[in-house]
Amino acid sequence: MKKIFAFDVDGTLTMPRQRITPEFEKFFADFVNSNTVYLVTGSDYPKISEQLPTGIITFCEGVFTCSGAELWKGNDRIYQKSHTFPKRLVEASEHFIDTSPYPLRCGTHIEPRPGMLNISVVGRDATLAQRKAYHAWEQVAQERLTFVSSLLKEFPEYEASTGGEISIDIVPKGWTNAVVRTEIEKQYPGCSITFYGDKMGPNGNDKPLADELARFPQHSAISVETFLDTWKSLLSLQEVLAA
Ligand code: M1P
Repeated sequence: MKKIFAFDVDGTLTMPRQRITPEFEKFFADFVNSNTVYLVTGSDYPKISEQLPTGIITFCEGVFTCSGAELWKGNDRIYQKSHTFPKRLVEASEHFIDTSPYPLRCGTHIEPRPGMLNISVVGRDATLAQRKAYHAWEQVAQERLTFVSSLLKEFPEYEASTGGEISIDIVPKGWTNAVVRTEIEKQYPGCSITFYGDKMGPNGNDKPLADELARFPQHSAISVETFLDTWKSLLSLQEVLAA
C-alpha cells in the first residue's frame, strides 16, 4: 500500500508564521526527497513560500492551501475554488473587529483568500511580538470562540475555525481541508495517508481532515504540539522502517 504523508505547516513544521529552522529544514528536505509528501495549510501560497524553501515546496507532491480551496504543484496551480461572502457576514466580522476590547489594531483585519475569509482583531500586519501579545490575551479572553459560535448561529451555511494564533478562518460549509483525502486518493487510489497537525482539537483547522481520515482504518492523524514533536515522530518512524 502506497504510504502518503501530509503535513500542516504553522505549528507542525514551523513555529506559527515563522521560517522552518535550519536544522529541521535539513532533516525535512531529506524526508520529502525520499517520501511522497503533501502540505495542507489554511494559509495562502505566498505565506508558505516565506516559511519553507523552494527546494522543499517543489519536491512535495502537492501543496493544498487556503484549507484545500487551492492545490499547487511546484509553481503551478492545479485548481482553485472561489466564493463571494455575503455582505452581512463581512459586516458582522467588521463589527467584531471594531468592538473587540483588545486595544491594538495593526492593519489587514479582513483578508479574502480563495474560498475563505481570514479575520483578525490585531491584524495580519502585527509583528511577532504583537502577535504573541494578542495570542496570550486571547487565550484568556477567548473572544474568537465567542464570535465563532455567534457567527455560526447567524450563518449556519458557513464553518469557522480558530486555526492559528490571532485569526479566524471562515469557509462555506463543507469547504474544509477534509477534501484533501479524496484529492490525494484520486492521485493514489488505495493509498494510506498519515497526517500531522497541531490543531486537531475543537475548532482547530486540522480537525476536519483528522476527522475525515479517522473514518478509514488505513489512514491516520498524528497530533503534535510543535515541529519538535513532528521531528521526533518522523525519526522514530525511520528507526522502525530501518529495523
Ligand atoms: O495555518 C494555520 C493558520 O495560520 C494563520 O493563522 P494565524 O495568523 O491566526 O496564526 C492563518 O494563515 C490562518 O488562516 C491559518 O489557518
